[in-house]
Amino acid sequence: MIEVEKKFILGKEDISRLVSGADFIGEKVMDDTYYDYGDLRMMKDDNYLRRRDGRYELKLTISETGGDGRDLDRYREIENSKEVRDWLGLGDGVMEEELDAVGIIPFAHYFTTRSKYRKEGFGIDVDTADFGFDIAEIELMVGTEDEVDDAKQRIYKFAEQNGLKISYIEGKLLEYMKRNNPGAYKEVKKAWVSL
Ligand code: V4E
Repeated sequence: MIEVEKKFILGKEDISRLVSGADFIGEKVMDDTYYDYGDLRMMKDDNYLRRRDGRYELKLTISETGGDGRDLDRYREIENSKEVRDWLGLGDGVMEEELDAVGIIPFAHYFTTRSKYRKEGFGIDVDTADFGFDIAEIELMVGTEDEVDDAKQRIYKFAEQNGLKISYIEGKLLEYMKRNNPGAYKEVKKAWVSL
């Protein structure tokens, strides 16, 4: 199955409208720390290393086109510890020490409360980040690549019917950086132009 998901910025009224009539599935708090080299070279290549609730995960670009052709909602996710270490070229020592030895350091940390719902066949995640930012992800599962475009259109239609605006969304990490480290944020955005 392929997960097709789109992000939407939320105001407080948007949340109540979106989840009205939805089935509540559950809620969890996620503790995310993002890591990179001091020059943010992984993020500049659209690759991400994070520790979520104590486990290290990679989110890697699957883009072949680069630049504006990138599909911002589709990444390869690696959660297997050995594969994470192999991709980073690390040994099998204590992870924090291995990272530190190659110059990979934490650069962003925040908690997110994620509430999961189902409505009319769509999966809805409502994320509330502790730095004051709400975002929704609407998801559909499809069986083949051929169904992806249609699923995106269905997500947009569902979002519109639920009063959400379709706009350019940067997500939690970029918003966090914009607020806490605007210089690094600008540098990353500049690097993406030439991807
Ligand atoms: C993929 C990505 C970033 C890493 C954070 O990913 P995100 O999906 O925002 O986190 P989250 O917590 O929702 O992860 P999940 O639980 O779904 O795994 S930071 C930026 N990107 C990609 C990206 C991009 N390349 N360009 C723009 C404009 N926005 C986002």
